[in-house]
Amino acid sequence: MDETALQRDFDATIDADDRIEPRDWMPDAYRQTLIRQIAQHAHSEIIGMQPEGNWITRAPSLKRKAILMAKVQDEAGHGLYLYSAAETLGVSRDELLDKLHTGRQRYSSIFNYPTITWADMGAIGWLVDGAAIMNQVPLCRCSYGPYARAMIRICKEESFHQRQGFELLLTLSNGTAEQKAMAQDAVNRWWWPSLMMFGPPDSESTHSEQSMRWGIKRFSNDELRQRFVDASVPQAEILGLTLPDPQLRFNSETGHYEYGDIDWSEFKRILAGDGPCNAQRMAHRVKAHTDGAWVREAAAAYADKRAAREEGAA
Ligand code: BYC
Repeated sequence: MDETALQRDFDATIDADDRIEPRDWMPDAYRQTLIRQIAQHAHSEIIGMQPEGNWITRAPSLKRKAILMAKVQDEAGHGLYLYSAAETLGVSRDELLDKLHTGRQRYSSIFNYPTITWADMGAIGWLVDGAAIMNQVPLCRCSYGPYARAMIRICKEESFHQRQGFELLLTLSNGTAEQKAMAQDAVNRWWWPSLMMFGPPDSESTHSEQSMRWGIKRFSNDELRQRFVDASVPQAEILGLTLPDPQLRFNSETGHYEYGDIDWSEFKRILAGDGPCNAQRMAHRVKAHTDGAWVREAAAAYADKRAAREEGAA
């Protein structure tokens, strides 16, 4: 088939809301957009292990430690599913990691903030994972099959993450005055960065329009941000905590909560590499990769040996 016919088939698949699979022809821009988004998502999962890993040795009880370890391990797993989904588009994991390590691909802005108290584990679970679920549930219907399928399991695990964060904050909020203050301080610090996770406002989102036409994104950045605010306000009330936005109010005409201005200059600074923890996160990631080189080499040598043995036996 010539390119026009291939493009027609691709467009028909998208219009019918069917899935594109790795064997199918796809426009190069569609492939590159998916590689960019899936890689950024995968990188976010593995960098996202760092702020929480910081608290594993200091969790206040055996139960909390076991829960946190399970959560951080889940995130490594999400990274693996996502790198595998990206590999179906013709890029290797090595290539993607190299782009992350040399600053040619991004990870989510949210992981450039420090986790300074135990309550941050609760705020990350409740707000950061809550924002992630809001953004990622629609990705289960993404037009690219391997990404959509990876997202189903990821979202199930993210729900557990979100609930554990909520429960952690609820426990602190019902604890001593100091514990409640610690929970409130964490929510104050994580609220605005969580709103930024959804990306720039629609008017400044370079990729949204095309990604929505291709069925990669199902809702715009602002739509998802609004849903998140609407879901979070009643949850904050149950927690007995406030959200740090004096302009937050329910608009009975629209049925939505209105919220104050987001400091987009902070978001831009973080994307430019100048957030509180950008340098630390990257240095740690590169060191972990370098320190792990012997494991990759050993695994490759073992695989070669096994292949040679099997060939000999055949
Ligand atoms: N941080 O045109 P736009 C998790 C960039 S993992 C950094 O709207 P798009 C978790 C964007 O890349 C959370 N950069 O872009 C893990 C673009 O720059 P480039 C990660 C951002 O792609 C462990 C430019 O801004 N989730 O939750 O249509 C523990 C213009 O933006 C951000 C995902 O990755 C940001 N927040 O929409 C706990 C989900 N926002 O690439 C939790 C999948 C925007 O042109 N990704 N940029 O240089 C998506 O849904 C979309 O990529 C986004 C952005 C909504 C994030």
